[in-house]
Amino acid sequence: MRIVALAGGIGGARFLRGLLAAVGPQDEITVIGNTGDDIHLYGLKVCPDLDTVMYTLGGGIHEEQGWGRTDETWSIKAEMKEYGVGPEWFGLGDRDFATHLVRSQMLTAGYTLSQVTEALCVRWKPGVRLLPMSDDRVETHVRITDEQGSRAIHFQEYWVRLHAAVDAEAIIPVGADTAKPAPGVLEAIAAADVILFPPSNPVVSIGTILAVPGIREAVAAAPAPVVGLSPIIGGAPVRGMADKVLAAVGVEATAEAVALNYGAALIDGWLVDTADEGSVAAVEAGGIACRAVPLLMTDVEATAEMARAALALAEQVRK
Ligand code: FO1
Repeated sequence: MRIVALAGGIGGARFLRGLLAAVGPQDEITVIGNTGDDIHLYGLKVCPDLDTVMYTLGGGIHEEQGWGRTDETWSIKAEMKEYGVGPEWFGLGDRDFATHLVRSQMLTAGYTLSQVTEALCVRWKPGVRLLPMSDDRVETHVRITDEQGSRAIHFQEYWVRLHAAVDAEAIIPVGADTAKPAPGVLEAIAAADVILFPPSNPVVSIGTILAVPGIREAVAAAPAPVVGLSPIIGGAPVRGMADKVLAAVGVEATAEAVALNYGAALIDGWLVDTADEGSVAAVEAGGIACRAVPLLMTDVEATAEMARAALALAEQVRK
């Protein structure tokens, strides 16, 4: 079976680990990763979501944190601080720096982000084909109003420095309108047997991938069933601050509202947590098949069970 998954960072990566445990060696998984969270620091290109998927599936992730490398050290950050060079609020560890150095060196030499990602995966062997959504630069910005007035800031500044504590007035995927899907993205979607939306952030992760012209259209037109898993349980994000960015696009932070916002034109099936069983009927009234199953990714086996439920629902809604 050919499975395509659109993925953001921590939630997407953890779901993919469960998916890998649920499928067999004959199944091929292509992951289309969000690159809207990418940030340029110290002349280096940092791709948090691609790296989180790569490290998580490759066994190099800092498990408790969910991002960055295991057994990390922080000498470079400390040295930068001595020079008075920030940003102090963004934690790039020494081992992680090596990834950004290799990536940036290859990009400077003329390789595309897809080629660089493939090269990095030679080391990490994530067990999936990891594609960036685009080789073109896309950077999510968030419009806020604070004591400095109304301005747009980089998504990482909003997420990491401000902890999404200020209202997001708008989410702007800068560059998305002219970006092209990376090589292989549209082909993988068209050839998929199943398309999955992991419980990633529907606005700044899945939403940004879908904002690349051609990707939303390809998913909607794909012959494969499209099944998503709710990142919202009981009216709150399982992790992260998805509610803040949902508010910016006028969508309530409920499992039901997120499903209906994707809409029946895009997704065929939706899994909600058993805590949200009451929303099944409303999602189905919107033309989306819906089931309530446990959606807490407490360990790999519990996550594999979620993946099995998503694949089972895909079979039920297969056109
Ligand atoms: N998240 C944090 O909360 N604090 C950090 O300092 C931080 C640094 C960081 C460095 C590299 C990387 O790949 C990810 C990093 N993250 C950090 C995670 C990241 O900000 C977000 O969780 C994602 O972009 C959202 O998917």
